[in-house]
Amino acid sequence: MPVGRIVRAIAGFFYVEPAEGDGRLIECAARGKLKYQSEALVVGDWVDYQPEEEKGVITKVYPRENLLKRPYIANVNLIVLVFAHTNPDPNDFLMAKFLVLAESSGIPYLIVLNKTDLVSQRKANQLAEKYRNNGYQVLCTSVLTHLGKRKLQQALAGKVAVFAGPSGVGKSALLNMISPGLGLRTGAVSEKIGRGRHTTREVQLLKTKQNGYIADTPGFTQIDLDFIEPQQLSDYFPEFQPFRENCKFSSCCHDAEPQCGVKQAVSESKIAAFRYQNYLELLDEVRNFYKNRYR
Ligand SMILES: Nc1nc2c(ncn2[C@@H]2O[C@H](COP(=O)(O)OP(=O)(O)O)[C@@H](O)[C@H]2O)c(=O)[nH]1
Ligand SMILES: [Mg+2]
Ligand SMILES: [Zn+2]
Repeated sequence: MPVGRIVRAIAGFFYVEPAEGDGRLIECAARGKLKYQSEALVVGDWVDYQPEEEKGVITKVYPRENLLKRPYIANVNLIVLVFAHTNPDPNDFLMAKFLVLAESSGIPYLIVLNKTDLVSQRKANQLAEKYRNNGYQVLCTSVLTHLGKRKLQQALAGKVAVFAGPSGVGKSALLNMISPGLGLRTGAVSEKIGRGRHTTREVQLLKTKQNGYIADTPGFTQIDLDFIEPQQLSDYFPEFQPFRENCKFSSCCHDAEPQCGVKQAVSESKIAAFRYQNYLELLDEVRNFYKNRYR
């Protein structure tokens, strides 16, 4: 039975790209259980399909490596968190939220700082280093000067990648830069945060020139960390991990508790103070969600 990947799903039909093909898609219906179970088939899934003339029928779905909720895509290999050096200005708290979301997905991720052409090199390096020093992978890019283009292409090669980040940072422009011909719309007019205009848009994987796929969606632009319990939050701050074993209480939230390894590390500058501040702000938010849920 031929194997392929679902790259698009519309109204009960699934567009499958054969694993061994020339990139042409095969329009498939689903068989039996796969047809009637909602979410049995998701964009990104590997499937077996039975060719029937020009079309096909999906007969089997392979176990998923992961399933990202927003956008709803299976088997994602990389999340690219895009921010801008300016316009819109970067914001550590918002970055912390995106980083927690990416970290909690268990999927590898990368920070891209775009619009490097709009700031001085010194300022650009400062921001990049600030995050690199905390162990994050950071790439500076510019759609204007093509800075970072090759490195980004290399990072995406052969992978299913989702671009995420606030509106207007240049996600679509970057995708067009790394894979000319996609012709994605830029300008951010139609995807302002919170307007919900694109929420019903179909998810689609687009093939890049580097034999990878990128999700043609605004990604997650607005974030609710309502699925995280207060005690879990520090799991998603990788740079805190080495110090948690020094916490007296295994349930430590690294806030009001005495003998906290994380707070100790902050006081010794082994954890960046701004990251700990971001953590405390997020902890507040997560605690509020939690209270409201169990009230
Ligand atoms: N100067 C500069 N402008 C950029 C860059 N990347 C994107 N832009 C502009 O920023 C605006 C938003 O870009 P867009 O790709 O629509 O952002 P998105 O909302 O993240 O998809 C557009 O006007 C782009 O032309 C860049 O690297 N440098
Ligand atoms: Mg866009
Ligand atoms: Zn602690």
